[in-house]
Amino acid sequence: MQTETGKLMNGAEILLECLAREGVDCFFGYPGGVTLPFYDALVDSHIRHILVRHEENACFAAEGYARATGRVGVCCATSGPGATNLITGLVDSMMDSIPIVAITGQVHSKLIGSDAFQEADTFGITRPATKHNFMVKTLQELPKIVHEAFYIAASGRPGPVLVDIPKDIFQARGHYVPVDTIHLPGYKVFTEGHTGQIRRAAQLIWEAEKPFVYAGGGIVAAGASPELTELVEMADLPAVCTLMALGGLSSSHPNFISMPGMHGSYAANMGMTDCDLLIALGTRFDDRVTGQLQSFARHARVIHVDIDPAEIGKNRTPDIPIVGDVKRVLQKLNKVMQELEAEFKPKKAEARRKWWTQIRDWKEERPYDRSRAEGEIKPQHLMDEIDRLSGGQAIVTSDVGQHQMWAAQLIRFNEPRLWINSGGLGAMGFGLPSALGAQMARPDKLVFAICGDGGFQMSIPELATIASHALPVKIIVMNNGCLGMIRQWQELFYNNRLSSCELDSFPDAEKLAGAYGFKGRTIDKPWQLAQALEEAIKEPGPYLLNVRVRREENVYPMVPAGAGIHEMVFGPVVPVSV
Ligand SMILES: Cc1ncc(C[n+]2csc(CCOP(=O)(O)OP(=O)(O)O)c2C)c(N)n1
Repeated sequence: MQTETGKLMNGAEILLECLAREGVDCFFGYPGGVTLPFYDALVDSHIRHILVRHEENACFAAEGYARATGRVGVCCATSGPGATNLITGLVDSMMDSIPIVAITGQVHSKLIGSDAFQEADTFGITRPATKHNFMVKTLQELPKIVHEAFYIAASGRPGPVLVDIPKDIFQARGHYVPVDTIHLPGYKVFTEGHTGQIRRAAQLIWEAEKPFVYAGGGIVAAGASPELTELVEMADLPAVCTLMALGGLSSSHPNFISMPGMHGSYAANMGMTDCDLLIALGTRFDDRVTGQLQSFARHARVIHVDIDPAEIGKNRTPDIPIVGDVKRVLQKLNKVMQELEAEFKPKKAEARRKWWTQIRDWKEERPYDRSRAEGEIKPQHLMDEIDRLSGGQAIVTSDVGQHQMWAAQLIRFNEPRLWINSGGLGAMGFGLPSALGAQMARPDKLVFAICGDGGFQMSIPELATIASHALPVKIIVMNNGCLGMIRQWQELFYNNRLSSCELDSFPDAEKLAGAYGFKGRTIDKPWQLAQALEEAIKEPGPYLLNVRVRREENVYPMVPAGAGIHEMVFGPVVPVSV
């Protein structure tokens, strides 16, 4: 039964009550005319509001919070430009399945449709950018909508949900009506997986001679790392984790191969190409992973587990489709695997031994490049040092570009939720604000924000937010003096005709950080690196370390766009035929 709680409140206070009941302890936003009643109510709330310096970063910070914890991240913006500034973050969380609730203010209900000051059709604009969106029309429906928004954001395949609230709803007075049950007839989540299909999958896994696990971000989202680890160990399976899944299986686990795809390792891509059974778990066969689809895992049968039925068969038709929560499905699969173990395991032992020998050979043949240089800092050297100091334990956020790929290749993540980056959308400017959100959520953790000199310059305003909360984020700029990934593509695929990729001006890091009241430094010599990073970590507050690296360095291996993932190149023009 629904009962009204005693106190008469306005809509803004009711919204805060909803947020408190959803366990929100902090959220990220920027005020404006129509959200002023909400910001007024905030004065008396225990929920922390983090004032970012741009709404896009409110959503990125909420994503950092959500990605680091698995909880719903919350952001808030005013109508018109505030709401439209959120769009990139919404699409980013949509592409990477991150649970976000975005609250936007809207002009007074009476003015909607009149081109009022700061009116935008937020509901219409954000429809394709969100998992779901709501426009609140009455105060009575506000609590129900807000609780439904949290439910939809976090359940099934997570994603962003936007709640647009006109100013008069914030101001109207009424009671908070508790919402005991969520009833959404049109929204069904299938979690359990089909028992018969799970049994067939278990049998196929034992019968395969060259099985290969392809783990995606769903493993992290579902909290399925223990189950994945159990599966991999029980059947001694080689496993790759996509860019979204790094840490889903510990990078230090002996069965972990690496990341696959465009900048994945030789062993990962050859394993995918040559396997006879691909076990795809919580993953969406993204083009950056599969390369040319016709040649992807061309000899393999495919088991595909995903909570989103729309992903099954989207890019590759599986032999065994299983719709369900990958954690629940793996729990059941592991059980059946155990039942079949004694009968099946010995049968393929010899074939499996050969498969592992092949994979180890690929690993040894072409490991990731970790070379160092005498006079210059190589990007790989920088990532190696961060890896050493993290020991697989630090939270590392990254921006988008070459540095992101080197970080993903070379830094270990021994747990899920340590590696935070914009995978699907590839949004530059993500690294710094997401680090801010992650550090807010996990004050106990060492947090590195690894940025390119391009992406960093997109997010400089958030240095103010970091400073004002004394967040001890270690901001590491991998400064190659250019838009490195653009330069790499222009060099390799446009005859080295460099066009608008130079970044010939960069602020003095010491002065820039100093202007915000914290420490910064620039280094450019290999012998300075270890000590400079250690000094940054020792500093109790934020630190900006600008690391000038070798400009000409390219990320390899690389699968040229449109090629099969076995057609990796390892240098400027020498394609390796395999
Ligand atoms: C918002 C946005 N604009 C443009 C791009 C296209 N883009 C991808 S990587 C890249 C270069 C990034 O340069 P930098 O931040 O210096 O990182 P680096 O590649 O040098 O490591 C660009 C422009 C993008 N991903 N996001």
